[in-house]
Amino acid sequence: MTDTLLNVDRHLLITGGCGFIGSNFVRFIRAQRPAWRITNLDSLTEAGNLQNLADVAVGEHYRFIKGNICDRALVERLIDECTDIVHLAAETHVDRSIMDAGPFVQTNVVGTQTILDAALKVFKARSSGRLVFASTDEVYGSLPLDTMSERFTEDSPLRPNNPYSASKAAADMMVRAYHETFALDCVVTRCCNNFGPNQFPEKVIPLFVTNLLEGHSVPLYGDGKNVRDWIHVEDYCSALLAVLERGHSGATYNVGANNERSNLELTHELLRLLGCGPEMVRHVPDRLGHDLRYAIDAGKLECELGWQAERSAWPAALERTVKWYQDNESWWRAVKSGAYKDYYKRQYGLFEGESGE
Ligand code: TDX
Repeated sequence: MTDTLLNVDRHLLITGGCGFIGSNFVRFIRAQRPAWRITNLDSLTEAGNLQNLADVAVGEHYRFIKGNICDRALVERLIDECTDIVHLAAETHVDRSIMDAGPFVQTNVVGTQTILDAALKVFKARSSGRLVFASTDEVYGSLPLDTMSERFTEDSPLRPNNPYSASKAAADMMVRAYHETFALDCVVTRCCNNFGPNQFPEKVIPLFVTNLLEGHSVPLYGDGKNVRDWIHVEDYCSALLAVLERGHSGATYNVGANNERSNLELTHELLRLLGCGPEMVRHVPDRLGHDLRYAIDAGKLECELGWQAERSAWPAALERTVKWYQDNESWWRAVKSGAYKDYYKRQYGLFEGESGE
């Protein structure tokens, strides 16, 4: 199968299009490639939310299908109706994977294999069609804090340290295997930590921002020295589009924005932006197997495809993100109620003043 051509009209099957990255990607494609059609397949579990797309989910170029990526018949029918797949659906939260790894293996590994098998059948029969798979920098494991110049390249060994990253690494390797074995046209991205609008408030930035907006403290794990590399979700969306249109078949591309911060630095930046003092930080026990540092070398993507991170620079990008949560209180208040509350209580205990009933 050959690399797909530029500027052809496409019909994308986007899996997980109601989640954080998925909904931002749907919005990005609607703006950047308005002639393309989109089928959004999402099972609407907790992190998937139709409200995330209320503004763009209209018109004949868009359709939403509620369904599971492990449903082989459904997936095969939808792939048959589309030209390419951007596979974003996943269980993504490390802490949840530590509580229960089962859904991570099912969705991330079995779901990806289901898509691969269906894509193989449909794309091979028509000799065209590309699969873009969103892997993660977490597959590389952890870097030490004492050699800050070291970064992950695409050739770094995969050493996942938690059930989430192990499940993503397994899926990532399955994609590789289908390319090597069957010449399926696949491209893989391994991206650093995303931030931006519509992120589920189990992840650190929306959790801390919304807690502070509610007047609650923020639970900082361990000593807060762990380092993450932060990219604005729109920059990741532009990377996904670049690899879909121009990436080399079978290639893996790291995606990062040279934006490393310790959790302590991030927390203090958020406290500053929201006018809160250090007394709002609650030091809680460390995450099990907590990776010390992720840092991405995105040179291959920049050199081969001319991609650049343009929207990630702090403090402006973080300020815009904080403002989004300030302006969209009804969105996160709805998301933070219901099943989320049980998760939060299990994870962090009770807020001050709560009875637990
Ligand atoms: O309450 C918290 N307190 C805290 O100190 C939470 C939720 C997190 N943290 C720390 C743990 C991490 O060092 O903040 C850092 C970021 O945590 P998360 O937002 O949970 O992200 P992380 O574990 O780094 O994983 C993320 O990056 C890679 C995403 O969740 C993954 O989906 C992505 O693949």
